Amino acid sequence: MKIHAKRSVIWVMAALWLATTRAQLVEPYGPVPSKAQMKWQEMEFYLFMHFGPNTFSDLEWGHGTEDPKIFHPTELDCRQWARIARDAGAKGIIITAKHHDGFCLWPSKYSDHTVRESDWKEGKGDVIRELADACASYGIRFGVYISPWDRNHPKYGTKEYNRVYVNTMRELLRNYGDLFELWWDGANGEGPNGKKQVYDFHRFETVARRLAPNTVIFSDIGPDIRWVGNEKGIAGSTNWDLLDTAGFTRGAGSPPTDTLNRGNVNGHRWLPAECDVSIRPGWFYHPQEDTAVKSGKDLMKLYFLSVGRGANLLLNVPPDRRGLIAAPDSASLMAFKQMRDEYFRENLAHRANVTVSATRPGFLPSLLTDGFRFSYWAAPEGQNTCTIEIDMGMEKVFNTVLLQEYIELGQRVRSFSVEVWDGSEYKEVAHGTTIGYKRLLQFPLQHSSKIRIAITDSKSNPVIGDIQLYNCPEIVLNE
Ligand code: FUL
Repeated sequence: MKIHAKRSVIWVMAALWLATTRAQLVEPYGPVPSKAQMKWQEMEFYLFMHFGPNTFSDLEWGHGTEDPKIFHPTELDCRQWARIARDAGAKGIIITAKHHDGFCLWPSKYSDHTVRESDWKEGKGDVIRELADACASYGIRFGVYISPWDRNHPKYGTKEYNRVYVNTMRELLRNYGDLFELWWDGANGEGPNGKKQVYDFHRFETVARRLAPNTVIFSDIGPDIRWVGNEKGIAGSTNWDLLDTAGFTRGAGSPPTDTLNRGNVNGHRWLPAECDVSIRPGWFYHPQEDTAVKSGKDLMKLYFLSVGRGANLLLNVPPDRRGLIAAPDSASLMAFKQMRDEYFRENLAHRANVTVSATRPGFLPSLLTDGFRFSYWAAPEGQNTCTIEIDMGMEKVFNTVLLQEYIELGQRVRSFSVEVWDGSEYKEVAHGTTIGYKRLLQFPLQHSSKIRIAITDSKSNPVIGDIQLYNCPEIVLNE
């Protein structure tokens, strides 16, 4: 055990050394991610929680006129939420601190439609505090959704509301520890005075950046994370982390959804996609949907369609009227976790022998199968195609490949194929376009000792972090 631990430390140190000393040797290509965007990308999967008056009224979009006393969870336990999230392998929780009905899950000074006006804990409760503390004690990260659309606030639809929104944001960003993500919904409907708000997003962004420079901000067009263009949890099979946002606005003026889904191959900004999807048909809890919860296998499929296409997965699991995650939802989450553990239990290509079509001094091909993304291999400058042959030394059985670019130096690969040695030649079993942070592809079960990745087109010399091979119990996605 001790020797094993020592070895891992040596491997990590060697990989870090390689990453830092060689980073200068390969020039970045095009836009690259910020540190905060990379930290976010590495989270891969985290939970969304829609909770508030709608949980009790059975609505999806509350009118804002609901009596705050309708909010009365009987057994609210944010530690249960955080524990289930952690056990499911989710790296954080984002909660609807305020949804379109304007109800604040914390006692905001800038609203009289909050938990303070409810009877829950005699008006002395604060869901945001409880959840922030629970996430901290379970070692996961915490973020907030604050709807700019507010169907309750009397100032909505006037200039002053922008100040209210900024103050609201300030309360959340200042008082609840470090938030990993701030979620801006593009919805812009009418408020209590029948008017729509002209949002001052420029000001919102300036304030958020000043208060929380390490918090990534999500919206249709960022500034840090983009919407994936649907609420089904599916990223494009071509998925660029790049987007052109000039001339577009949030909400109705955003880029077409298929552009958001795929990104722009030569986009000017680094804006990776986040796939938001609910485990149930609705975003909020409705008892009649207890029988319509996505299964572990459904979630696994979504994992391949989101994380497996270089995006992050934001899975909504809405707490019920008790203020707990309901049994069917937690059962699916645990099944999903168990499946991920089983699917990716053994990397059959780990430390396998690698031969590349063109070597480059200082970049050992063996770095491609060392299990670390940040110890990367780069093709020589000017070579935008290459082949990578992996020889496992003996016949293995497999059906899934995992590829990673070292995107800190830009996203480059435009097309590639996966080929398997059949004893006399290499035969293509799968092909894809983009790779990005992570790409998963499945294909019919193969028996072979050798596999070849052919990068057939790239914007610049390919820089690949890792290649892994698995024998998954099932093919959930064959495309
Ligand atoms: C949408 C909202 O209108 C839905 O209610 C939900 O919050 C979803 C995540 O975003 O724009």
